[in-house]
Amino acid sequence: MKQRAKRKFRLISSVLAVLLLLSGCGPDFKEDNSQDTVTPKDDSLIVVGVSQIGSESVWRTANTASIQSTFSKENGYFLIFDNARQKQENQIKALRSFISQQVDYIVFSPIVEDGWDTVLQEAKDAGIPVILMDRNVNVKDESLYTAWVGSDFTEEGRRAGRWLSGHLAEEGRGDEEVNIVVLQGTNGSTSVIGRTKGFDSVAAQHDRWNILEQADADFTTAKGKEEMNKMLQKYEDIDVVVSQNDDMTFGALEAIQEAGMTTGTEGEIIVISFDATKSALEKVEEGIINVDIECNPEQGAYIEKVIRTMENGERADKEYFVEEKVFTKKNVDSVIDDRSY
Ligand code: GZL
Ligand code: ZN
Repeated sequence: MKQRAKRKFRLISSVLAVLLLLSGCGPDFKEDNSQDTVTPKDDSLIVVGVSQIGSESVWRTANTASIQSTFSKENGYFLIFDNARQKQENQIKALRSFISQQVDYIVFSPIVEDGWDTVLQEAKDAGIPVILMDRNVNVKDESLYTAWVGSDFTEEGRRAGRWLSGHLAEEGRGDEEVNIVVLQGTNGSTSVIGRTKGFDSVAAQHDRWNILEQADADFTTAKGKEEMNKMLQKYEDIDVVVSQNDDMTFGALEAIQEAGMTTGTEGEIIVISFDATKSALEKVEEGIINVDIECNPEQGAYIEKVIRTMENGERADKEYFVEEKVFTKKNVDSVIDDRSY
């Protein structure tokens, strides 16, 4: 605890020094979304530096909201929040700034799995615990991070495959040729690696399932529409679209509708989506999306549990999986009204 107090004194004096220096400046100093400065008497606050990937999707926005509501001053935290705007180099810069400000904890969602060994070694050398949120890192030395909080992405992918297998059997199409296209998210991210691995593992059990193409649409609506358009030109018989997040799904639906085709429970093309955001669940309810595999963005409480465990001098687990479900027309009504995102 003493070390934290010492770090905190240095942090407050450096933050105050910077502010004194800049107090004459005009622009609002908060473009990095950081909260107001902590006043000297609040050195009981736990300082958490958070590097968020960006705001590429509805899911990401909900994930950010969960972090900001958890790490509030009322809850005993001083949050320094940085939005990396989809760039790994901005995340590395943010982590280095957290290290120089000697925060108590670093939390971040790594946009891709590779390229973190050096900066995580610097955090370890500075004695600052790192908690990974949502996505994971591929590092030689697993001690470079304390814990990871997120989804079992491979299981999410398997759930999509198992749903499709059950659905086709129900429709009496169990041994029909099925042509599948996949819209993948950000290349090299944990969510894409897991969802692809999981779905492919089920597809491998169905020799009449043809995965025609897996295109990178970077988790955005615009890229989802662009890649779906290309695939509609290329393939005259697409039976299933697997879209690895709702934002890409919205783009794909636009492209399919503009091509004069239909989707969903009564449509020509089966649509499987991931994230289960409210706006997508409304399309599940309307029968436009067949199934949505939930990916739970509300990870703030899980991350806080790790921090509180460590504050109590106990050892945190290495990984914490968040609760997730699968939504179809049959069960979507049970959650849609009180969905906060
Ligand atoms: C999943 C997360 C993904 C979401 C996308 O945990 O990494 O990133 O599925 C988001 O919506 O962009
Ligand atoms: Zn077909």
